[in-house]
Amino acid sequence: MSSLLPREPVVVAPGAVHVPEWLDPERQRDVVQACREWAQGPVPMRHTRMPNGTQMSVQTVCLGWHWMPYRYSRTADDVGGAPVAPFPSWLAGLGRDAVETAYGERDESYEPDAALINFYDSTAKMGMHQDKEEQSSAPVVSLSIGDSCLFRFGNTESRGRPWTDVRLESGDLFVFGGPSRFAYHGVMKTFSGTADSALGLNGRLNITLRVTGL
Ligand code: MD3
Ligand code: FE
Repeated sequence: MSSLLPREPVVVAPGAVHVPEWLDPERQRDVVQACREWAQGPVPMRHTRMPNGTQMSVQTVCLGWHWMPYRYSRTADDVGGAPVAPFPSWLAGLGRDAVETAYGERDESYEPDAALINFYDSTAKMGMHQDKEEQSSAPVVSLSIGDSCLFRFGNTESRGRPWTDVRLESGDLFVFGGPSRFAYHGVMKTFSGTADSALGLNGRLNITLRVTGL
């Protein structure tokens, strides 16, 4: 299907670039395996508890820095307090490759130091939000693996319109930099059962790489 009708890179907004099928199936399997290991600890993957007592439907584990509402810490203070697993250098290299693909220019100084690994089961979603705990305006790199989803990319002013809806599929890369770095965004739904069965993944994984500036 995708070979008959290749999906090309799309600049969704200034600084926001969607690169379909960036990770080949073998790399996707390797990343899924890494995520399975990261999910085991030292900090377990879990539903983040929000200040109002509700839990996010997405399950998350972090590398480098632990994100909690609304700050980063080197220890998982809301999940038992263990030190966060280190950010692997190969993942930073993948981030530099991603930014180079999206913007067409290599930046050896791009050094992501936090990764959030989000797992979506068939019912999980993520409401419209901004990522602004980072003290840096460096780009965020997002990798999608497994089930497809409906991703909503909004504006920097409010949760409301205008927005652009994009279907993200397994292997897709999205880079958010420049004027798009602090835009509202969310995941409206996932399309259950759309993952390649060879991945052995019953849901969707999203890996975001960030520069915390901390
Ligand atoms: C645009 N994750 O972890 S990835 C998140 O698919 C998050 O799990 C979603 O939003 C997911 O915070 C969306 C796309 C994404 C991630 C970070 C961004 C878009 C972004 C930061 C700034 C602007
Ligand atoms: Fe986000």
